[in-house]
Amino acid sequence: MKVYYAPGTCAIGIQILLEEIGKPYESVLVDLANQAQMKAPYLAVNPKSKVPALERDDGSVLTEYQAISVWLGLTNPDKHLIPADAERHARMLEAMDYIVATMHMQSWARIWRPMKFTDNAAEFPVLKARGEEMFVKDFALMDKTLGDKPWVVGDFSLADPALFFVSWWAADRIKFPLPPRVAAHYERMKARPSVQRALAVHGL
Ligand SMILES: N[C@@H](CCC(=O)N[C@@H](CS)C(=O)NCC(=O)O)C(=O)O
Repeated sequence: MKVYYAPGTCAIGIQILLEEIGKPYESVLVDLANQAQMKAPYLAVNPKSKVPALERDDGSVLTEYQAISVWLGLTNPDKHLIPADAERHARMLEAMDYIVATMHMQSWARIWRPMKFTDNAAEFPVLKARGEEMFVKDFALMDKTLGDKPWVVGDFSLADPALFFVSWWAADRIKFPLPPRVAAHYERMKARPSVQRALAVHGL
């Protein structure tokens, strides 16, 4: 299997899961800084011009964090990355959807990629400030979701690497103050060997 990634991106969530699974895989660098995602070789892999993309052993490609992670979880049942009971399974999907669709694509995008929302650079500070305001609400929700549990739904699941990558961006890149339970989750994640190996691939 090959995972297409770029340093510092959400692709780390998939690499963490691959490290948890422990089967051989290759990380293939996509040079986002030089717009490789917009050029023919990568467009043939993922016409959405995004990482992560997972190329399976039969050559087929899966995209989107949630789809890739669910496939990895279902095809490696011995790793127990998907909760067995319906309530926790649904709560895992609920958290992942919020992290990906809202925290990443709405809040973080305003902070880190305001140019995706407007060509007018004068509007960037307003967008960034709005993104940070949204992050306050987002992380408060995640803090409440965690409650007294060590992981998002109790046991470690597909949702934890997702919460990790948004926490990583917030804490590491913009020094956003994570609320206490999210901060503890972030530290717990960094203590996992899978996360340390994935961070090393990202040069960190
Ligand atoms: N919904 C996608 C989002 C993927 C995404 O936005 N990836 C970013 C990196 S974190 C990317 O490839 N950006 C390149 C670009 O927008 O040109 C997922 O969850 O996998």
